[in-house]
Amino acid sequence: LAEKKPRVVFVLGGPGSGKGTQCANIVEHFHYTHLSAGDLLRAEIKSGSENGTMIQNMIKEGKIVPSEVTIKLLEKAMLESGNDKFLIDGFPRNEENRAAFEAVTKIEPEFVLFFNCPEEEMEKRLLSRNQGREDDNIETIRKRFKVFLDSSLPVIEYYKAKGKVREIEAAKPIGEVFEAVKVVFTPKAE
Ligand code: UP5
Ligand code: MG
Repeated sequence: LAEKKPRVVFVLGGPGSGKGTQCANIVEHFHYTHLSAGDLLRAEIKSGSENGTMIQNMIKEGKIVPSEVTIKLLEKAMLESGNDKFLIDGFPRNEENRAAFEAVTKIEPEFVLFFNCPEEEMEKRLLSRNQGREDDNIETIRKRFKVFLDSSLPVIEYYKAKGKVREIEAAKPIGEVFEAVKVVFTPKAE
């Protein structure tokens, strides 16, 4: 994988900040392959893999699945895609995820797209999503918010210090958010 030198953008933001929604828009306009770590983990549960029960329990508690499990799924999906440009959505979620991904893949992200959204807005969106996600109930949502603040925000701070964060105000209508996203992905004329 490292020899192929893939280009990676990490797409981060709290639960319900709109990562998946905006990634779908980015794919249409900018030809990236979208890899949602959460979607890959949910597919792994459905496939009946030996890790399935462990993953399911962790997602129900809003906890972060061990890095090696998530990184294996991401690497496999990257290789199978045949593409060399990826949006990695919802990963890395803690410092350990970040360091392990870098050590295993030798890939540094080009930049980090960060959807900044107030909790009240995210909570409202998650409670009305109605897609049968086992973590879209108020108890689990509160746990997800806490894990985001305690473990995931420090990753964003790490990349901020490296000048790699592109922050988007996410509490706006989907189309307006995408207008701001487009600016980040459109190459600037010299
Ligand atoms: N919506 C979106 N944008 C909107 C807008 N601008 N205005 C109004 N509504 C908007 O959007 C959520 C909902 O809001 C949708 O109904 C959408 O239509 C609407 P979505 O685009 O799905 O937001 P997203 O940020 O993708 O929310 P998601 O719930 O997927 O975020 P999470 O980060 O919580 O979920 P994820 O799937 O990444 O992870 C789930 C769990 O998996 C984690 O809690 C963890 O337990 C586990 N996990 C790991 O352990 N490791 C990983 O690396 C990844 C996940
Ligand atoms: Mg998502």
